[in-house]
Amino acid sequence: MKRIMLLLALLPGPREPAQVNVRLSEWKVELSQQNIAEGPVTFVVTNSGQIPHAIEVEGQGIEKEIETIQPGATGTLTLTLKRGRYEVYCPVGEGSHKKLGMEARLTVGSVRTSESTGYDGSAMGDAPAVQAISVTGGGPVVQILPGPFPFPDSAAPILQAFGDEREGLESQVKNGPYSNNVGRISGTFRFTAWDKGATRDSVDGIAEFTTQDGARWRLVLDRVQTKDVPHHPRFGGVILGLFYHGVTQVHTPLVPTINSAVALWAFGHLYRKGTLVTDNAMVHVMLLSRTRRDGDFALACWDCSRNKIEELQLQILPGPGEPKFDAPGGFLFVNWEQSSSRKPTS
Ligand SMILES: [Cu+2]
Repeated sequence: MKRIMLLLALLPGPREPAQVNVRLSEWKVELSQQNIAEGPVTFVVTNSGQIPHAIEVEGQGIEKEIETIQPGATGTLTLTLKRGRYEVYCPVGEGSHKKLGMEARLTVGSVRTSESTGYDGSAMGDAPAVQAISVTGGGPVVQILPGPFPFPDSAAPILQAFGDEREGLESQVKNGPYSNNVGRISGTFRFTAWDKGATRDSVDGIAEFTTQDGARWRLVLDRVQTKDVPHHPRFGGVILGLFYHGVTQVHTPLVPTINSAVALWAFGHLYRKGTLVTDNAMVHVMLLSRTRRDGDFALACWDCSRNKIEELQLQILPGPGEPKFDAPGGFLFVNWEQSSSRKPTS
């Protein structure tokens, strides 16, 4: 009897699907195996992160996604995969989760090197070329002062997902740096940023501006922050072309939903009236969809992602453990409303 069972098991027939366990978190897709046999496969997907995620399996003409999985929940997706290379990524946030690192590679069957150029014939396995952008601040310059966030009802449901960060963000809803309390100032800002991947990103630039109290500030960008940004694990470096904020659940929802040409996190040397304030200023720079209207520069939209990308935002905070700046709210937040960018020539 035992021998018959064994023989039956060896006969070709419909196979039990192979199982690949997938763990999702901010901002990673981890697969239990990177190489599986051709045929049916079930992806058992667990969201171990703080915000909703999903997976999409793409390659060899297949493009299938699972329904969005809430934090702590599990979902499954069964597919029949033929030999070849596939990409498994999070499709949430119009590509922003993928861009932040939520992608993994899966190989089905044995794939010869000559076939390994990538998915659907593209060269996705290759190291990405260095991308760079030069940005020049232009148009009206405004200093954003502490005040209430004008879209608290829109941000509230998204803040629920922010776990430990929620308390801090809720106090910023009441009196934070994302307000309609704005003053006209003057100044210049020019920088170049290089997206070289992982730990090699870099930035070079100088901002000079005179705030409403008459103080002249100078910021010299030193180096890119590539480690975790406090409260935003896995955020750092230079990212070209990111759709985030607002409804996306990526980064703070106290900035409306936007598209950015460049977003970066850096350290800088900050001077006030010619005197060094810190060598450790924490800097966040974005060239993004316009969020403020002409005239009073109030925030004009909760979803601004279709507006022209021309608002250059510079946010400067004291380094960890350092005192607040001598400025309203202890921070500096300056926008150049009609800015431009180009590819650097060298
Ligand atoms: Cu995701």
